[in-house]
Amino acid sequence: MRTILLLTFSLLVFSGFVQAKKSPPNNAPIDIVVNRSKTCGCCGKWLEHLKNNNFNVVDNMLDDVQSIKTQHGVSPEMASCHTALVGGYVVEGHVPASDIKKLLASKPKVIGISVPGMPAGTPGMEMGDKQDAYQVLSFDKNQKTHVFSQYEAK
Ligand SMILES: [Cu+2]
Repeated sequence: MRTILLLTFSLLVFSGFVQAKKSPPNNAPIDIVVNRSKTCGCCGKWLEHLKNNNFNVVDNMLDDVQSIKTQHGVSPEMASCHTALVGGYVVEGHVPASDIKKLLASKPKVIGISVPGMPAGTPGMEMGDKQDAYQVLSFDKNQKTHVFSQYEAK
């Protein structure tokens, strides 16, 4: 009798464990703070792109975005228009939402990722059907960069 009780108990614990393992998919919106200047129209479009991809955006309009870049280790080579902060990372410029999710899932040892400049066809920089080839670069505190992902010209 004791054995049966023990077995039942372990089964219950085990099934509880299995259920915990397949806990609900994490669909909670991702908090992100976007620092940008008031006059930046393409930044506003990028914010819309984030909102459409389950980000909870704090739109932080500043007169001086450059000091935020300096403070967070964004070099002039990595710089673009807006500077976003998410999950301990810096996201600079028109980075696709899918790359931000990839960054948060893979947690590389970098400061953040950037699409330097403002290539046409990136999210928020749509220009009809035109898309420049562009790369999303990761950058670290030693100014080392790596290709994080890349997109073909269209
Ligand atoms: Cu821009």
